[in-house]
Amino acid sequence: LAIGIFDSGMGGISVLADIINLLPNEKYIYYGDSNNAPYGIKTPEEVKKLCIEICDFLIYKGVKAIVVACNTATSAAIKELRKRYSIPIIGMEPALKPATSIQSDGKIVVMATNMTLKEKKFKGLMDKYGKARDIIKLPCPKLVELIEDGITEGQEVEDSIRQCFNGIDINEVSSIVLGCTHYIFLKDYIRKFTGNNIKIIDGNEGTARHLRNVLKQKKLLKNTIEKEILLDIYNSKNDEEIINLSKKLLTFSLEKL
Ligand code: DGN
Repeated sequence: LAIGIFDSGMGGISVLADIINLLPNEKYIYYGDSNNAPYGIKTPEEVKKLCIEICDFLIYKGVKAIVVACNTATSAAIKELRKRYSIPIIGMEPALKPATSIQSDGKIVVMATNMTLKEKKFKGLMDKYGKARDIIKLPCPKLVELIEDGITEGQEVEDSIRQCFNGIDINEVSSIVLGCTHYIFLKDYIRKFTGNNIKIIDGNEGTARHLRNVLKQKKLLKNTIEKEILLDIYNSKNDEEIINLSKKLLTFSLEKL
């Protein structure tokens, strides 16, 4: 059986890359819901419904675990999904825990969708880890649009990042949490904007490790060796262009690891 991974569109491909890097012999099914992207502006109920449809599809295709490679979908739907399905469901959350464990007086910027920043899950994280720190919530919908259009470099990326940070004094910031899987493709550009003194933290590697631990514990890890990546990509847009873009973004992410 494969590992199912999904996102509102292309963002989860960055998570897929980290997972393939850690577990190269597994079989994968990726589902991008580009037809319904972005999730960040929908209601949690709408997102929940979409997530259930996707998980039904992945289970029909044959998966032993599902990674919700989207912070927004996790915030809106993970509880419901875990109630509904008996296979392991792995979610994502903005990496506030590691960000606050770094000793500093500086501010922490959490880049994520509006929904992620508003939902209960993030409030819980704030209560647990964020109390003693100055946290700036920063939704950047434009960056999601860029990635969905396959734009990962160039002047437009630089300008959009600068606009996102408009009004924030970057000298007061000590770390940035990338709490949306789309933003991870732009990490190098965000670093170029902030300079090297600011830590940029994302949850991808942690999610991959968590997945491996869960599979290991449930004795679901595959132990045969594969010569190539076993991956099927599906997308609700259902055209060749979007599948090619997914592959291009996967190569882009794998080359950076
Ligand atoms: N990639 C998604 C996330 O991690 O929250 C959200 C993108 C979107 O649909 N706006």
